[in-house]
Amino acid sequence: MRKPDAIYASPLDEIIDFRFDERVVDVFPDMIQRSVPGYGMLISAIGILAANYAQPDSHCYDLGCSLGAVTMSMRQQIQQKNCDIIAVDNSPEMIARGQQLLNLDSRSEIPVSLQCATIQDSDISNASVVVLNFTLQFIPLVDRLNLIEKIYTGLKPGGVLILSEKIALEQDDKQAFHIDAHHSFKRANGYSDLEISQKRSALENVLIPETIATHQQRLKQAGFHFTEMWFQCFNFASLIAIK
Ligand code: GEK
Repeated sequence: MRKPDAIYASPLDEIIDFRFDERVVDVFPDMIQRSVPGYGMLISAIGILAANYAQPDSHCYDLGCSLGAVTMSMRQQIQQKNCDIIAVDNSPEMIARGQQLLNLDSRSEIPVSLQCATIQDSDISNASVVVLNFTLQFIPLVDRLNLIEKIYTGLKPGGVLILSEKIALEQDDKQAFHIDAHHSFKRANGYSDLEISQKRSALENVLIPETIATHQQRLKQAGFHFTEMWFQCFNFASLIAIK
């Protein structure tokens, strides 16, 4: 049974910026499933895409891996010889819990190295698949181009970046439509208006969404010749970029 997320259920005197600490780790699977439309489908589909693009004798990266959902999905699907997975997160609490979960996953032989590190400082090399599943949105805006360029440089020709993000819409009416639909999604999943509004305040300075056009432009600037938005539900989308 997933432990239910009730972090923002009671009125809080002060809303502090959201952090991936022990309390969040404890309820993370429930929180992300009830907050991100299509999360479960995305996790399965990323495993399938990774299996299409993984190359023998290469690394696959799960950057901002949290509890390793993408890592486990890639592990189950990838069949190529001598691939390994490097999963990185800068929350020590996430990495500790992720390691416990990984130790229970005996369905695959693919080696996984879980690293507690900031992805801006992590080495990316000999990569065929790199996944940023709802992670870039937490990286300071000034660091984003450097990170995408580093990923491009570290990818082998034919390698892919899978980038999932909460997105902003250029037009005010579209932005209002998607935010409204997302809040309805959260309400339908049992979150109260108080929880939705307190969580929104906690994320305000921490999760900075950008438009699809901005992401595509940055991917192009970094060198990617092909990008495609392969998933969208409300204001949550996923792009694939091929080197
Ligand atoms: C999933 N991909 O379940 N360096 C490393 N990790 C970071 C950094 C950074 N600079 N900034 C944030 N993180 C996962 C979900 S959650 C998305 C990803 C969400 C980590 C942070 O600690 C957290 O675990 C993760 O990125 C973002 O498919 O909760 O909305």
